[in-house]
Amino acid sequence: MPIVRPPASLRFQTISPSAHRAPTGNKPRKLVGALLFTALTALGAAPYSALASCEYSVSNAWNSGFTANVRVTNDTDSAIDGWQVQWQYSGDNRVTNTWNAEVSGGNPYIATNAGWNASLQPGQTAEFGFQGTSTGTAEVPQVNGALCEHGGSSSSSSSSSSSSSSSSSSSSGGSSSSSSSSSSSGSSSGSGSSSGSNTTNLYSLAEFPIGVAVAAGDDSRSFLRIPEKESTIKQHFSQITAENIMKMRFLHPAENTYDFADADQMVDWALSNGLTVHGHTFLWHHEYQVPDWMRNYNGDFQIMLNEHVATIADHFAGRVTSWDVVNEVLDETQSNCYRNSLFYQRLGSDYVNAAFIAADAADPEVDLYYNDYSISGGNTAKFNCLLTMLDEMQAEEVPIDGVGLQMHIQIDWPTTSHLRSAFQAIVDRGLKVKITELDVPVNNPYSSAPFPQYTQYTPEVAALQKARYKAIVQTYLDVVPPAQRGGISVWGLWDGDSWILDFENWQGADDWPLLFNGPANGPYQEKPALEGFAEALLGQ
Ligand code: 9MR
Repeated sequence: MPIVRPPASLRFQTISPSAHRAPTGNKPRKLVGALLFTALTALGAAPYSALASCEYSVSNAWNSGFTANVRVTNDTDSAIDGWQVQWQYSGDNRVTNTWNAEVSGGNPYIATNAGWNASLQPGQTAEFGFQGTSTGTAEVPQVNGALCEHGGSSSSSSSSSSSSSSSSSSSSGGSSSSSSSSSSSGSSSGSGSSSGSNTTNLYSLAEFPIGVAVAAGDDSRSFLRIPEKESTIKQHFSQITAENIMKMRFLHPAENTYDFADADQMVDWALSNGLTVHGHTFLWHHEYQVPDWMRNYNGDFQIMLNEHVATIADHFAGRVTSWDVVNEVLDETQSNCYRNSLFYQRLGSDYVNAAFIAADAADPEVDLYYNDYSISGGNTAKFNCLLTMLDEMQAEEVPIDGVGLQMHIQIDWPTTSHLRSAFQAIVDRGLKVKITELDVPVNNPYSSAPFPQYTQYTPEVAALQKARYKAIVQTYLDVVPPAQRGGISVWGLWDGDSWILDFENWQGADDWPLLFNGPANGPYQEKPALEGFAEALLGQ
């Protein structure tokens, strides 16, 4: 049964005739800009044949409320610059919070474009959403407006709220389907592996960043080479992390050479599409990542590292929201907890603090994280190493903002109670908690049970994984106060992209760790895991 309270994550915007903005944490979805009806005028529009299809869909409904969205698609051959639509409920449905449009009125409601989604190229869609109250029925009214009016007929239909994730819709206006810059996901039918309901925009259910790691640059899996990947990322996520192309070897391939071209392309894409970027990572000991020239460097190693960090932080200042400053420094098997890396061998543990200080000096606004795996509570020794390091950093006033917990975790380990205490210990230190690389493989190579435990992705396995994703997100919401939520990012979009499939511990076994199924070039199907994630965000 859905919980009967408004989703806390959507309480960001109470409706009033004025200010409406995107969820906090989805920073650049700026709502500035004027309403222009130039295209309408130019085209000599209303009450004429429809110029846009205007579709209202209920994305979720529970006993006392609903979330819904409206899609306005330009069905003409010309660009539309500015749009406005309205709708009215015949029953007691009322809008309370909105995002991605300026909404005014109190039934009827009038929505006008935000600054950044005013312009619609032919075939392009703008989508805005809202949360509302109801007593039992989430209505599906017809959406009207000069652009979408279609002879004035306006019959309404209703959808029952008995389902927690209904997806009824009505449309008016021009032809119903068009290619879209924010198109809805592919069908979720078939194979027992899909959720059976589509979650319209995962990111819009949270006030904090919902991120995904992406292959970019010249990687054949790059989201910029696969249109379905690009549109699914835009649809569901408010932040991206480069899975590889912002690591040391990519950005700083030779001593006096920085190569920002691929990363700039990715960051520019994110910012122009309203997503933020989490940077990964200035320093990582990994053998693939330390450039050869650095390994052999004979000058002042600390000065060189400072310059490396500062140059990259400075380059992306104002465009990257947060950084994993150093990655995987801790090793609980060492007596002093520090990994015996190249950096440690050259500088002792001082390089960690130095990296934070250099990054902060270059970009005082950006959030700076320490990032690692096995620090979500199951490995007590490593977690204690983390706490000791954090306490020392804070005692020395090192400018650290938060802890990035990678969370490449197992379906059954660490326990929810481990997660709870790990999050709490970080929260208690006044630091932000960011889940930076979440994935939940269904097989566990560290289990006493024979591996692999599952050779097929059955509905039972999917349900287990859904419950695990849901519990992780619920625990995060329960323990981490809003001001300390750095966000939750998954490490890859769809199962076939996951690093786990190449991880030697999996010995070539198949697995399904992420939120979407393939095929490789899409359309990507939402898994029950995504539904669990969304339900937790909605407080269900
Ligand atoms: O997923 C990444 C994979 O494509 C790379 O080959 C690998 C080495 O660079 O790094 C993987 O990402 C890692 C991340 O950068 C740090 N935490 C562990 C991730 C999975 O290994």
